[in-house]
Amino acid sequence: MRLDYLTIFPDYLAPLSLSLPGKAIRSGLLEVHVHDLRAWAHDRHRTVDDTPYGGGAGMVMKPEPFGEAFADLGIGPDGGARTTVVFTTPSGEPFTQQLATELATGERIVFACGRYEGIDQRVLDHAGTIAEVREISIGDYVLNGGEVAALAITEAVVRLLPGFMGNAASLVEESHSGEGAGLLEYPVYTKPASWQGYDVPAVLLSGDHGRIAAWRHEQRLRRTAERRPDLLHASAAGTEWKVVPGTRGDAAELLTLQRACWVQEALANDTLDIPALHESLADVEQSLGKWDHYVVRVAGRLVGAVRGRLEGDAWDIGRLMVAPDLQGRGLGRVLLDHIQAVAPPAATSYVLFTGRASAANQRMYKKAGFRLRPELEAPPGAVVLTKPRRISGR
Ligand code: JD8
Repeated sequence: MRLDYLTIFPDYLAPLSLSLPGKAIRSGLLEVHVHDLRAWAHDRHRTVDDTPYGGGAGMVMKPEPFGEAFADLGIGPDGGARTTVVFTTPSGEPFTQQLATELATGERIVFACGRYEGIDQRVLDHAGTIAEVREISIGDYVLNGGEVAALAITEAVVRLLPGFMGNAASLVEESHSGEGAGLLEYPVYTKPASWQGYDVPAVLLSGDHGRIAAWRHEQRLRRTAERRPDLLHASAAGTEWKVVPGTRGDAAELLTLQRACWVQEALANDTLDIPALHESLADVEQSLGKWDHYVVRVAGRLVGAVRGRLEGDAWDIGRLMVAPDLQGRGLGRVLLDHIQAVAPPAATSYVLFTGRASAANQRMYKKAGFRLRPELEAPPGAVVLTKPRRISGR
């Protein structure tokens, strides 16, 4: 991949020769060229900015130096390499891991790093006629220029280049991509096992990889719920599920979804003697006051829901339901993960029940770490499943 940078502060990009990019450059994976934009300003003061048309504070970067730079850098339809010109700007599309992955598939990126109040818009319009243009922001805060953003985007893209990361395995379970997409990282520890009175969580010293994996998944859920609840909607089958708290206003749709889902349960278990089938709107409205409800809507339609409440020190999970036409896409697991993640600290285990003959439900719960508890009392025709809650250090 070839990377070019147009900037009036070339030294700002010196870090490119350090750490990651440095190794890639030396291994030929990466070709990096930093250009001082003033090289394309030909007046005595090599001016690259001027006052804004329409007035206002500050200065705007002139179009001519960029136009000449693009030409000299061979950017254009006959420039050979599939080129993306990236303008880093606070008004750009949010930079994400998904966008990093997209950019990493390209052959060439040219970063136009602005300063002052920004770059004359005609530069972007012109660039759009000779290459793919992406206006990208690295976050909702204001920097003084585009160089820092160009560095951040470079690091996120270069580390995805094939053959670049020593152990590609570590890319697999990272936050925001691959298996770990949507969940924050779990806490990490190394030697010594005890430091200044702080002990490494015993589960990590157990050698029980199943328990360790479950603990780490639990930590990721807990951290994500605490720090980034917006991320707790996972993408499954390309569908973004956003889990939000249920309200009284959801009661009617909850009742409708409940009836639809428990008709399936009634058929699977060959009985109509299922409380959920006989509840009224008033019953559902009442339960909205007693349980913590969470729902998922797609295009305004309520398509999934789940509820939880504390029973002693057990988090009682119930009414997990997915619209029949959307089942099998992972929404059930998203709801199950969410309701576990939002359990209060007092909860030391999870409990739920489902139909004795509801094989698909039982399969999903077991995959999520729940275990059948035949010794526990269950409603008629149902089975109870429980799961211990693994909190750090316990
Ligand atoms: C490029 C000039 C400064 C911005 C007047 C302050 C990105 N996430 C981000 N925050 N800020 C930038 C960014 C800021 C830039 C330039 C990127 C070029 N400025 C301007 C508009 C208000 N000054 C950015 N990516």
